This record gives sequence, structure tokens and C-alpha cells, in this order.
Amino acid sequence: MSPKVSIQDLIDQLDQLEEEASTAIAATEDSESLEKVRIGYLGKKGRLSIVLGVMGTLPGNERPLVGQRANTLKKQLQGLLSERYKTLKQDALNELLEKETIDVTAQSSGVPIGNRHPLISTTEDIVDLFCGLGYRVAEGPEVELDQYNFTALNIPEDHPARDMQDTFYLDNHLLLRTHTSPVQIRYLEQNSPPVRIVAPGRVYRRDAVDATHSPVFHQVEVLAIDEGLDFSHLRGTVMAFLKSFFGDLPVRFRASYFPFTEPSAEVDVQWKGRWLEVMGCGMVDPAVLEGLGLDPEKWSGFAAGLGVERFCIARHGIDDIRRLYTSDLRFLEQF
Ligand code: 2NL
Repeated sequence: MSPKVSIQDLIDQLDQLEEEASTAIAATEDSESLEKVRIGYLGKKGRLSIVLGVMGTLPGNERPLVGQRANTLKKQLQGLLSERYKTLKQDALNELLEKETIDVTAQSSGVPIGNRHPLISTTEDIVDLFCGLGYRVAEGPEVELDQYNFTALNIPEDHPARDMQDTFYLDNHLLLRTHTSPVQIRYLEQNSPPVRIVAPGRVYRRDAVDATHSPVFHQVEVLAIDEGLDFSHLRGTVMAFLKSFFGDLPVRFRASYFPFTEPSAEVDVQWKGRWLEVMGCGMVDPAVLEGLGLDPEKWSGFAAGLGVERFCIARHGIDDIRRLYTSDLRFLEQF
């Protein structure tokens, strides 16, 4: 048998609980200790439950009185708890705001800043030079049709460039472009002359990797089509370009051959005392113009192409093309 309790005892206990709990709630300093207080008084095994447990020993007619008192107390404590919870949260926020004021004039802790890859900056410099001469940038797909990469450029079916040994084929007619010329063919399909365009981009050839070759490299090609263009315009453009890239160096044109230009030339600059071949160029072959539906009697044009890697390597004195592709930060951070 549990000891007999009177209703007055219970009411007193509840009064005492009220006082204790109110003091305990007011004394909490963070939400964790507040939660502990809540569990201690209102939890399943908390102080209020214990008092209510004893209520069972009261005569039935006395129970509702204690029950009512207990319910009011519970509501009252819940009110105090949520008030206190709000206050603590606000205090914590105020403290955080106080502590974390941001000094916008403080020195940066040094976020590392990236820089342009030397191949990209070289490409941009070359493209900018031609833009300064009035050329527009044209770009196109790296996966091309043999029609645009070869046929439209007067490269015959049996030309060695078309060989599986030299070109990456994806299927019978699809390939990875071997130069950016197809970009210019596509542009001419969509735009009527006069045109002046510069076509930068990544190109692919089946070369073994060594210090001067890579199966993926970068090219810039330029094309001008207009009435009355002749070799002197080509020469003047190439000279102006090379002068602004390399400075005032000796330049020589050597007769050469490309299926898509006639006449064709290769261009060398005297760089560090040696002749360095830097680009190929020529007057657009009439067969290429005709293939595009342009009358070669009315329109003429010149074109030139260069490998960006060679310009980049020469400019920076880089010893091996592979350094441009290996993403070694100790190398790249120099630029
Ligand atoms: C080189 C030589 C060259 C062209 C590219 C070209 C483009 C069209 C028509 C005619 Cl749409 N020609 N491009 C012409 C001559 C030379 O590049 O050594 N490239 C690395």
C-alpha cells in the first residue's frame, strides 16, 4: 500500500513545482539546458508525471480538482518554456551578430587567383590582332563531316590527309576536324561575301606525341573574300600580323602547295637567329569558291592558317609542347 496523501499535499506539491520550475526555466542559459528542464518537469518521467501518478490514490471525487490544477500548471510551464526558448534564441542571434560584424576594410586572407592558360592567351592575342584588322570570330563543331573538312576544300578522295593514318574517323563520314577550315566553309554557306573571319579552335591529327607534336592542337585560320583581293593583300596582312606578334623580325615567303589555295606559300620568321616556319597561306583556290557557288571571276580571297602551339612555344621559350597539356601548376603559374 502506498502511503496516504491528502489533496492538500498534492496541491502544495504542485505549487512548489510551479515555483521551482519557473526559477529553473528563468535560470537556463541555452536551449539545450532549457530542453533538459522541460524533460525534467514535463517529460514522461518528469516531476509533474510523478505527482499525477500519486493522484490515483485520491478518492475519485477529489481527483478532478488536482487534475485541473495540474493542467493549468502544465500550460503555464509550457508558456514559460516557449517564452524562454524565444528569448534564448534571440540572445544567441544577437551575440552572433555582435561577434561576427564584418570588417569590409580588412585585408583578404588571400584567395588564390587563377590565370589564363598560355595557349588560351596566345590564341586570344592572335584573334585580337585580326579583330583589330576588322575580322570577325567564327567558330564551329569539332566533330565534322568529311564534306566540310575535305571535299569542300578541294581535297580529293585519294589525298593522304584523308587517310585513316592521319585522321580520326568516327564513322564513314564523320571525323574530328583536322583544321578549322570547315568553320569557314560553314560560314560562307550562311554569309555572302565580302567576308573577313578568324577561326580559332582545337583540331585533331593522328600524330604520335613528342616534343613538337600532339594529336590535339590548336589552330587559328583567317579568311578574306572580296572583290579585287590579290597576293599583295595577303602579304600585307601576314606582315602586319607577324610584326605585331613577334616585333620587327625578318620574314620570308616560300612557295608551297595546299589543295585549297593557289598560289600557296609558307611563311618563316627569323627568330633567335634561326628561320622558324610559322604559318601557311595562299589565295583561295577557284575550285573552292566555285564549290560554294561563288563566281571566281567576281570574287577572290586569301587564307592563312597557323598552329597556336608553335607561336606560344616561341614567344615563351618553352622547350616541349607536352608542357602545355600536362596541367603542372609549377609550370602554369609562371604565366
Ligand atoms: C597551315 C596552313 C592554311 C588555309 C589554311 C583555307 C581555308 C579556306 C579556304 C582556303 Cl575556307 N584556305 N585555309 C589556307 C592556307 C593555309 O593553313 O600550315 N596551317 C597550320
